[in-house]
Amino acid sequence: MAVTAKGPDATTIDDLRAEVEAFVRDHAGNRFPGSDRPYFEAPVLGVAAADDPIFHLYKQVVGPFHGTPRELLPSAVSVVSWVLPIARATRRSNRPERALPSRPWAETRSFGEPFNDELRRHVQGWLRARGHAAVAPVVAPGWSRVDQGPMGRASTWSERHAAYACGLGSFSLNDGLITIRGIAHRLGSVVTALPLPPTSEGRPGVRDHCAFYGDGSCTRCIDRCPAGAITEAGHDKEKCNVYLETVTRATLAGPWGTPVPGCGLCQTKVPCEDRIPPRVKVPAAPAAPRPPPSAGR
Ligand code: B12
Ligand code: SF4
Ligand code: SF4
Repeated sequence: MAVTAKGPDATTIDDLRAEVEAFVRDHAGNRFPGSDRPYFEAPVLGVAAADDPIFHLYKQVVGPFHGTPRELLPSAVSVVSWVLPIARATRRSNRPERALPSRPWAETRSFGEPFNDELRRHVQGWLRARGHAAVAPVVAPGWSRVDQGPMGRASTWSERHAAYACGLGSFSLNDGLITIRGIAHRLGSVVTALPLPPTSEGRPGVRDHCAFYGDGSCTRCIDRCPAGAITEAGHDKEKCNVYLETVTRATLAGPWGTPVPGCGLCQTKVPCEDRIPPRVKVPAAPAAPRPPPSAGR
């Protein structure tokens, strides 16, 4: 228990959850420009122990540059991760799209992520104010993208891997993390010295929530991808990145004023969009030519 100016601090996971929920619900940054519509719906929180051995495994499955909680904060005890589900109206707007993201999706990627950064800083500051050391890795000095890791594009702190450690979801054919609120979301996390009860017990297997790996019944995201970046061999990050840079950004950034429009077609109009998909045969999409399986990731 940390000791603050007011005496022993007994911050609980319920206090933290209430704070994150209130910030997401009330903060003006979580609103489309000139509107009261939010980018993100109510968050889902999870916790992992900072000394969970999985963080050392990430030196292999992400790369040796991926930080452990204790490398980021020597006094770390817990890792807190949150899922920010993308608003239903935004997801629905992206469903009819075939090549480019809808404008609400592009605005959520461009302006919702800066709000997520504010949430990272807010949680970090809120914990520190209660006497608990805290670091939000993605907004801390030293965080960077890594373009050529052993698994291709990566970073020095992967939000999906933090969320996986907390038991919040499992990876998918297209790399996205499928949570109880589905795959259309954004993630954030904070490493802290505050002891919190882990939610990682019974965490799913690495790809348990994806129906492709369950019984092969779903390949819907393959057909959704306008770049041919998803095949039964997985997600080709380079094809995806080239599409994001040379097609969606090049086409939409100027006209819409959305500097990073993203794409996310593989995260909408798919059975895992807003839930863990049922293991049922998904009706086949109209036959479309598929690119050959890609050897590289
Ligand atoms: C680099 C990056 C990209 C790159 C590469 C993506 C990638 N697959 O890593 C590119 C530019 C292609 C990209 C694209 C997009 N991105 Co991006 N991106 C990132 C970034 C900055 C770093 C990701 C990272 O470090 N990855 C590490 C690598 C190693 O992860 P990986 O290859 O997916 O991991 C595999 C292995 O680890 C493997 N594995 C093998 N063995 C084992 C064993 C164990 C135990 C485990 C756990 C795993 C494992 O399984 C994983 C899945 O196959 C994060 C932000 C962040 N700091 O995390 C956002 C992030 C991943 N992006 C995000 C999003 C939403 C997108 C886009 C939809 C764009 C958009 N908004 O419209 C697309 C979707 C592409 C896709 N289908 O994944 C979200 C993902 C949320 C989600 N739903 O999962 C993130 C987390 C941003 C955020 N704050 O929420 N992105
Ligand atoms: S659309 Fe189907 S195959 Fe693709 S990630 Fe979702 S469940 Fe897996
Ligand atoms: S974000 Fe777009 S280009 Fe990248 S894998 Fe998903 S559907 Fe394909």
